[in-house]
Amino acid sequence: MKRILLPLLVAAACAGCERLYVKQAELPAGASVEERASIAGRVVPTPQQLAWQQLELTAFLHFGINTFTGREWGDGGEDPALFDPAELDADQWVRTLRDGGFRLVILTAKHHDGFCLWPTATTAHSVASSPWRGGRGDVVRELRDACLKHGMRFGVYLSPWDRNAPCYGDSPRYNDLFIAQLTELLTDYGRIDEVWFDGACGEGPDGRKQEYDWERIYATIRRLQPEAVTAIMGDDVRWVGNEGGVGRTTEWSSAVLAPGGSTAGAAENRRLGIDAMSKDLGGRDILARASTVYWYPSEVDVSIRPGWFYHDSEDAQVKSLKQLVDIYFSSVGRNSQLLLNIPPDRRGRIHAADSVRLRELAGYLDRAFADDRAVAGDALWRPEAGESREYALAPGSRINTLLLQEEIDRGQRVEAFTVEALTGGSWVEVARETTIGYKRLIRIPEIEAERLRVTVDATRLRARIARVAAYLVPSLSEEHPATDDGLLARDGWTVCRAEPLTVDMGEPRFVQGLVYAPGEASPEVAYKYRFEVSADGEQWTEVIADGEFSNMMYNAEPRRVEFGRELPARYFRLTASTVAGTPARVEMEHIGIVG
Ligand code: FUL
Repeated sequence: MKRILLPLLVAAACAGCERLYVKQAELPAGASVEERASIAGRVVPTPQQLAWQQLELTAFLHFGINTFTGREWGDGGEDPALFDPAELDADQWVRTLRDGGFRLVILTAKHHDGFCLWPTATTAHSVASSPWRGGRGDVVRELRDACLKHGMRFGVYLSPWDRNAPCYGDSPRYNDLFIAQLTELLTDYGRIDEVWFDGACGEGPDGRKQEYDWERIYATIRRLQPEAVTAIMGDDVRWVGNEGGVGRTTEWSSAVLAPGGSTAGAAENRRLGIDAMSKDLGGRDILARASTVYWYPSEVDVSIRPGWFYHDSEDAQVKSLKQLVDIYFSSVGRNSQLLLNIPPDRRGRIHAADSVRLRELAGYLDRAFADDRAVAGDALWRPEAGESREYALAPGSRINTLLLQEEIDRGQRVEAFTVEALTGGSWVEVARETTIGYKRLIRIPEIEAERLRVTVDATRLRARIARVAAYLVPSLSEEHPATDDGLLARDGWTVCRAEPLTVDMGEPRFVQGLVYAPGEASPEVAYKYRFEVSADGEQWTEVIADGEFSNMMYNAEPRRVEFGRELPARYFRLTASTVAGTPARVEMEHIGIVG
């Protein structure tokens, strides 16, 4: 009996079985869009990708030589003697982050300036050449130990771009050096959960272009830390495409963007005309033209301050609780992970302005999501397109936030959905959206309701809704951080020349600094610049000869540059070039002058 039944049972179970594709699937050339969508809906995360997604929040620590120079991108020529965080306390970092709700932290072990926070054997440009702990310190180890003590997971950021290494641009030699650095980090510090490779990359000495050996890099990670996820230039986690904290409202984790740096992948991305910043990375239009679909979920990286590194001039510009909560909704609430940067200060501690805000955020999120009003919202629901399900709300519920989740270990499927609320005896539409994915949060106008009705309007194939929830989250009033402190009013200013931007401020003033605020990040914004002032518009005094608005092309937060002295001036001139070296057009409205 047993012998006959078992095969029958297996066959019955498999009648509803779906073929799943872990991490990647090919889209056959002749397949219809419907077939392609069905395949895309059955691409699933690896166990590591799933665990990473479930973390929801990760902390980023930008710390290094820039902390001591006030720069965002060091040029590699910095003296290691500058690095001396006399009160460095990695335990305080980890306690602060743990209390802020984080369970994974990533440290910039080496940023673009090449200064290594561990005593590497590969270069003298490291903590070993600094006065900190008499040259015997190791930031990576101290953080690692604090993580072990507090049960925090640990990841490393290792910048491929290295503005210090003399061999950068001599591709085989630099690749050897990079692999040696990676090997040290992945061998000497126990378990590493995430390896983060930045996409920012410039030329080496004499304009030589570095070709990274991504295959060798990935093979090294797979060999030494097979459990780690690799991010950004890695192939497990995708950069959302901006540094402003905003995910797409339609965000597909099963996307057609080829990950990593492989030549074939890059060629396919070019053929499709897409990059990490493209609007559509997984909809039917792009699936119709693609040959492969990947599980490549989005990560939103953003700093709690304007810059990635600590600058004391930004202590009053720590994002407000409202800004951070908005970021949470537009990242975690849009099927992304939030990677929030909290840069330790020059003492080597997380500044009180940031730690207080993190505690506020954790407290707010705990309160906001403590009281789910939906009854039995976590019973798995498997709708076809067009099907609806009603969810009762606890009696007397007022709600202003909806939460939906798909069971992503069976793929991301929902393409469109609607939510209605039963209020005062009639149904009112409160949300009409597209994707759900791991988690979708939707703010709706506050309403008293008895029931919710969710309709899956379109789906790649039979969907799997793991959870529907509803909350009344506390509202937060608008707060504006101070970014324009002490700026001169622009009344009476005139543009004498558009390129380079030359402005007559109308009368003699004393100037102490400048602010550049281009509004939107793009490759066209100013990167390298010269700033001059003049009393008469003819004789010019150079104030900044070789300035750099580092990273402005990705993060358009206003940059404030203090001159450290007062200069008499009626005119100023800003000569700027883009990251590609072409002249940058800067508008007068983008410049503020500190008076
Ligand atoms: C960018 C870098 O250039 C920034 O300095 C920062 O590290 C950010 C996370 O990534 O691409």
